[in-house]
Amino acid sequence: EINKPATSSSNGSGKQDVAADIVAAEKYTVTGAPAGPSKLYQGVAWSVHNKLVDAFEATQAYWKEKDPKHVYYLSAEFLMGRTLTNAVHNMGLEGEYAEALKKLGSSLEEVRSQELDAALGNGGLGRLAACFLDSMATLDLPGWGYGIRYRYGMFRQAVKDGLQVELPDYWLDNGNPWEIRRPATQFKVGFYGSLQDGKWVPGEEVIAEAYDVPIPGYKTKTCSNLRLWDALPTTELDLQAFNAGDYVKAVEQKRKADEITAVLYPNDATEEGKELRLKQQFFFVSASLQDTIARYLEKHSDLSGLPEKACFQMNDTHPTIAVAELMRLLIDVHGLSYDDAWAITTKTVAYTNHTVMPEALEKWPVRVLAKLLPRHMQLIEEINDRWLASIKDHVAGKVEKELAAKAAAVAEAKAAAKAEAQAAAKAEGKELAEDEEEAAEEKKEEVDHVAEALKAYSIIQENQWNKGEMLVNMAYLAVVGSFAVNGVAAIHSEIIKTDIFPQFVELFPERFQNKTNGVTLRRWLAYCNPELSALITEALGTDAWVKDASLLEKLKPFAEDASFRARWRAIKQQKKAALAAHIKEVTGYEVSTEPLFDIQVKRIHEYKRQFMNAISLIYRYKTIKEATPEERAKMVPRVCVFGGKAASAYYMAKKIVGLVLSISETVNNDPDVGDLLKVVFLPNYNVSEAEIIIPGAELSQHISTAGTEASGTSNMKFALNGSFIIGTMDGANIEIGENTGFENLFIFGVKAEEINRLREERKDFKDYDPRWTAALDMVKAGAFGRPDYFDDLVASVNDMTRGNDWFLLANDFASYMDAQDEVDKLYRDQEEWTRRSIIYTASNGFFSSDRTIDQYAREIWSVQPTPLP
Ligand code: 26V
Repeated sequence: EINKPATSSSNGSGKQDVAADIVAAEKYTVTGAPAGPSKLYQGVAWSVHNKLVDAFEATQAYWKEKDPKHVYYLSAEFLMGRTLTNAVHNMGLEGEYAEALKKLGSSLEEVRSQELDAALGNGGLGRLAACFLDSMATLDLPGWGYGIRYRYGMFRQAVKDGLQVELPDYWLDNGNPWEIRRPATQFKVGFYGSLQDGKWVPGEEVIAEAYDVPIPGYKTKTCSNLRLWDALPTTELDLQAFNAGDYVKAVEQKRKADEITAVLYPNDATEEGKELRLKQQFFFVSASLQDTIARYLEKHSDLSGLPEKACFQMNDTHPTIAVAELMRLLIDVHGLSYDDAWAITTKTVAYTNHTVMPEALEKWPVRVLAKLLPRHMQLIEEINDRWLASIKDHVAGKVEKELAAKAAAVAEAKAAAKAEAQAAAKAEGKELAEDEEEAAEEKKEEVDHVAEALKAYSIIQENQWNKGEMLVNMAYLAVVGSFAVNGVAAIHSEIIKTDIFPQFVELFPERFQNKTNGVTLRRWLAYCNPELSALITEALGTDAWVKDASLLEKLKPFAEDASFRARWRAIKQQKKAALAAHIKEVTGYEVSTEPLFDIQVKRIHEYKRQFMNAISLIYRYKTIKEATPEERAKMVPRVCVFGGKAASAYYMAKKIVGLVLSISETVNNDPDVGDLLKVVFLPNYNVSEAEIIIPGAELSQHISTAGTEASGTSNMKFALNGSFIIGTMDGANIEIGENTGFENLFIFGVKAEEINRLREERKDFKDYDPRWTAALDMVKAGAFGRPDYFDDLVASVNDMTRGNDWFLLANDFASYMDAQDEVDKLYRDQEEWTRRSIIYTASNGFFSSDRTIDQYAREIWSVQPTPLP
């Protein structure tokens, strides 16, 4: 099954000759590639590929034999980034490959940059999935990722005329040495059609074909798997149509299949219920479940044992159709009863929520679902009916209690109803007879309070913006169908209990859990910052911290050692210099490495408040312009970096990018400002960019409106690389504060509990900080060009009749500016700054994804480490 290029695996002495191996593998590169780093990269990658495949086969064969319970991480996104460095280091091959490449006149550093990122994800959610795979393999946990092999990943962001433009991501153009095509592993996936005698007869079918991406663990023989599905037509060519001369129809099936896996959906401002997206979701879920069941049946005959062998973790609601598809497979294909199928499903499926933003919670129109997946819609209706029936008594009891409590109010309502009826009768010139009066009272009471209350629990609900349209609430389906539901940071897990699913918490509180996110220390410290890693290893006398992050704690005493601090600072300077060189290379701007490097990189969104950061920089610029030479001499110079993609249809986000670029242009070309301030927008922020940016950061910004950012994961990466955090009491910032000591973070802004009240009050908000007004006035006056273009953006935060400042930028601005002043103050004391920077790294081992995954394995999945002997 394996497309394994022949390589010279031995030089005769029994010891592998890696250089010869690379040269042999180079032959398998894309035809026509000229000699040089690109071709060499291909050779190295294929050579490493072969070693990966050996580890992969050994692991999978062992797990097959042992048959331990597996977790299957179902995710529409895996944001893997580059593989070469990670694979070489995880497998402990860096010595061999460094030596071989030296012989060939190159280096790992040189060839690694030739690799294109696998960007099959939007942002945090997809990158989390990638970190989880690394940790699962490292902890020897039997488990696979399951997803989609998009031919175009996240769009490439470029800047043209001061604005973002989107370009396609041709990530597969040079071939992909990290995947193994499995033509023997294919499943049919149906769509559309109708129900005939209760059986689903699809109107369209495609074939899902597997591609395996080996996932090597760190310092272990375990090599796990990410299985991505590609879609193929059931027949390549309709010969009948072809012979009849209808060429378009002849290839139609192929075109339809191609469409399914063509492109990753960007998470736009709103979910629009796009049919193709649902098709993608069902496509990968169906293939993954069929695949898992088929493998289970190779060893077992009775599907009732499935929950002891498999757990499906749904990464957000994107794979939630799994609940209905598992039911269908068990009932329609494998002949189980509804009750047996439901018992299996609800012991096998678990759900992670990643956002509380209402626009991002998926709701599919019943109309769309019923058309694309008629049998699933029928099953969802049945699931919902049975579910509502099962809780009716509970809800009735609750309603009764509430009604009793509200007795007075009810009596009042009755009296009002009576008065209304009387008035109406009077208007018609009649008196109300006594029995009619009673009937009027009764009618008010008859409003079926229980049915009304049940609506809050219903998986199928009316669209509140479009009456008459019915929607399937995918999060509710996920909660009802799962045995565990978790949020991704402590505060977020509380908010989902109080604000998103309170009615479900009341019924089964034990189902709700927290699993605070984490990041892999391999990619996000050891490999992206080898200099700092070497220093840590030297100090601790071991590199065991790479696998046991709790050891980082032992760095704390070194913070008190002046000579250690000097070395720490020197490394930060080195990483700043590397970032400065990168800035020069991609933007042309020359920045000094002396200033404070202040960074905000993440997807552009109003709730993340890049706009507030930008406004603060305008004010900083204004202050510099107005300062005397003496005042200037006291200022802390800054290099302020932004990076992040705006979803192509997200109007405000694109304007925010435009504003940052305009500020950058004005400030950086103002000779009066010099090194006191540079503003940089780094285009095309992605995993590989992050690996350069994060080690060079001294301050990083995580400034979302409290209660909106579920967790954040870059905050953890920055903290581990010794960068300070300026941020709100939101997401994982809070837990980072608890671990690091809040005195070491620059925390500002209102708390999540205050947000609702402030949103109510914001209409009357007139108490603007003068700095805020002054900076916004500059934008309005065209100080950065294009005042008309920024009009709607400014109005969104400054005109209570238009945007209403939903994310409370104006409200938090003063405390944000105060926190920034604190940053400047501390930065002047480089010894103290460095001491605390070390404390950051030492304190945040908790945020290793190894810890997160260990908790999932124990507290949700019940999956045991199964290392090869
Ligand atoms: C958010 C939004 C916001 C409103 C507009 C439409 C829209 C569409 C998608 C999303 C993101 C959905 C899920 C997601 O990516 N969540 C992120 O998950 C990370 C990993 O758990 C977490 O660290 C981030 O805080 C969270 O935003």
